[in-house]
Amino acid sequence: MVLADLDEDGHADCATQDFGASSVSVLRGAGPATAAGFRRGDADLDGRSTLTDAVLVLRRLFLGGEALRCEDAADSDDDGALRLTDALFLLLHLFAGGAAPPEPGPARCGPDPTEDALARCAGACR
Ligand SMILES: [Ca+2]
Ligand SMILES: [Ca+2]
Ligand SMILES: [Ca+2]
Repeated sequence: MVLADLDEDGHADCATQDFGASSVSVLRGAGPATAAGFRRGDADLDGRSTLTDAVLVLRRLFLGGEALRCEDAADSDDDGALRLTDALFLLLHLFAGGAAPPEPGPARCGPDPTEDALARCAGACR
């Protein structure tokens, strides 16, 4: 039996094999949701925090850019809201020796340690 998020919808799926019938059954969405992970600061979800992530946040906020796939990842300062300070926080970290974005941080894929109203990020990273 395998417990894993096979379809990357943020819910654990359960796969079982039946050797007698030579078949595999997949129970989708069975069990509790796996923790939705992301890298904080990686707004475009390419696995790295760079200038383009800050630009993406600015475009979303001020230029009517498309909705972000993972607002938690774009919430660089983890204050639960997406605003100008998130882009500035990331820029300060990247170019001015500012503090790194809080847990799970820009390098590690992990869940959001603080509850907020931002949409959960299913399958934003692994
Ligand atoms: Ca990125
Ligand atoms: Ca924020
Ligand atoms: Ca949060």
